[in-house]
Amino acid sequence: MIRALATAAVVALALPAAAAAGRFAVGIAPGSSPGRVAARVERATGGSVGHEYARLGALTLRAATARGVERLRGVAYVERLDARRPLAFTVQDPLADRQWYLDQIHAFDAWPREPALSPVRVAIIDSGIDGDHPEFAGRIAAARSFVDHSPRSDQQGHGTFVAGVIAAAHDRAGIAGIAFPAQLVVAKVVRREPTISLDAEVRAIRWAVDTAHADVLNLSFAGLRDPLDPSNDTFSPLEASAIDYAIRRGAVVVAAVGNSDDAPQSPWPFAAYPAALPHVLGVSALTREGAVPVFSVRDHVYNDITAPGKGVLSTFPRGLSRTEGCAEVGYSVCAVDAPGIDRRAFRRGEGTSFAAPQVAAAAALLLAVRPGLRPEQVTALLTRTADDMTPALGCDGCTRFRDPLTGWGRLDIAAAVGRALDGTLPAPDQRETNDDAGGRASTLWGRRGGTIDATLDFWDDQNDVYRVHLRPRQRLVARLDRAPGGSRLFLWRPGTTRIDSTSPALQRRRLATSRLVGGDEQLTYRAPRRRGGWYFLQAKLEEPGAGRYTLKATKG
Ligand SMILES: [Ca+2]
Ligand SMILES: [Ca+2]
Ligand SMILES: [Ca+2]
Ligand SMILES: [Ca+2]
Repeated sequence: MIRALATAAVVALALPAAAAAGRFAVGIAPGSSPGRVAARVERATGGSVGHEYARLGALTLRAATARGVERLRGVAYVERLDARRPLAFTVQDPLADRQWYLDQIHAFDAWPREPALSPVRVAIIDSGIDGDHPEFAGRIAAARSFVDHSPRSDQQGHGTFVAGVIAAAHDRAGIAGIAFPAQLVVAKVVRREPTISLDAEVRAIRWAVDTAHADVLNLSFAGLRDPLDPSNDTFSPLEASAIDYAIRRGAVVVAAVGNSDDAPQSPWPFAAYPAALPHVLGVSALTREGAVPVFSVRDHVYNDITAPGKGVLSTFPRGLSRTEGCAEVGYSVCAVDAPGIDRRAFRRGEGTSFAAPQVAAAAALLLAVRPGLRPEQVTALLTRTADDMTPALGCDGCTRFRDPLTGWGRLDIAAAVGRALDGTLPAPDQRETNDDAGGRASTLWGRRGGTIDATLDFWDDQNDVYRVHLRPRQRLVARLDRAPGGSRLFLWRPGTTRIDSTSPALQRRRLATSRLVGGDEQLTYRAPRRRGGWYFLQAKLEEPGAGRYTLKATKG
């Protein structure tokens, strides 16, 4: 199995973009009808109106422009909502004003001045890092190579580029990284080709989590997924186990959804591995104008969130620039020609590879302000506060809420940090990962008996599997309380190691299915006279949605 770096060809085409769009507050004049004003505003702008500020006498408007709205009947004022807040701290690094993506994802808008936060370790499982690059002085907590060369050297530039997006120093020089409290864990896995062997990847993940204590893993590489042609599909059970292990140990795993250049057709509709594994935050790419570039893979289930991935300015190994001159090195072009700047040290790149580290950096910031967050809470905070992309924001083909092009929308770090600090935190699921039968199931009973609170998420966590011991002839009644719509229960026979396969042989291992009783899914089963043992109870969310549930099981 081979994983390729998720960078795109330099000349990848972008979908046409609308004019720079925005979000506005529209004040309703006293005595005017909010409904009529909303209709007028929508007609005049072609945008969409929201009512979350109804109590303040205002509407919200998403539109390409709000020009002329202030002259409409019933409108008291128009104000831009997503303008840069004056209280946000501004970095002093001279190239930061060319890092346009920082503004789009509201990288620093959560704080009036740069706060002192506890360090968070972010693992970059990639092509190494230019260890002498001035942007990383004092930022590398651990480094190890799983291929030939030193981890503090980078023959492709890819790892150094990813590292700069996350952790370039705020030092009044060069660019500014997003995760200012981050410490880097560098695991070098990319060979010269440049590809990644499964063996190196899996060993690197284990090392990053166990030895280097990484809190966040950034995986900007991709293996083709093709559900329609299994001979093309690169699913690896070993990779899935390594990712599952990292998440079980509490790490947040962020991965690029991949680029269509490596796929049989473009744009490709299936997110790559490891983005297409449960609990992994899959990241797609956006242009500066809010369009989705053709190279960014689409996916109904595994594209969770999006971030700028075209024309992204970041760090580059200076040694590589020296040998290559300023020519293109696969994915990046020379970017900086400013007085006093070492032009070898920075480039522009594109690909979902460079969108993913923005999300990894955001995860690190959340963990820095709330160190106890579990991975599913970080995922929920980032996805549910994302800026929903719509045609009005430049994304043709995007629909309200989650869509295959942009997932939940464009990363909004200030909104996610704000919710982590002020809002009710998303519910944790202490028993994750419990996505399959066999050894990965979570044991029901013990101290908490037969009642537990947990969560399901159609896009990230469709299955929770519990081990239940039944004596011969013992009866089990299991009930799902307040579960998201489309949740069901199934019971599997002892010895089952895999659920959720479409193979008839496996399906025969299923013993019982829940049905609606008094509004809740309920499953009843009595063990046969001679057959006691560990059965597997599966809670599955079969329709788009997410939320908490209470599972109540009784044995009699
Ligand atoms: Ca800097
Ligand atoms: Ca996911
Ligand atoms: Ca769960
Ligand atoms: Ca689960």
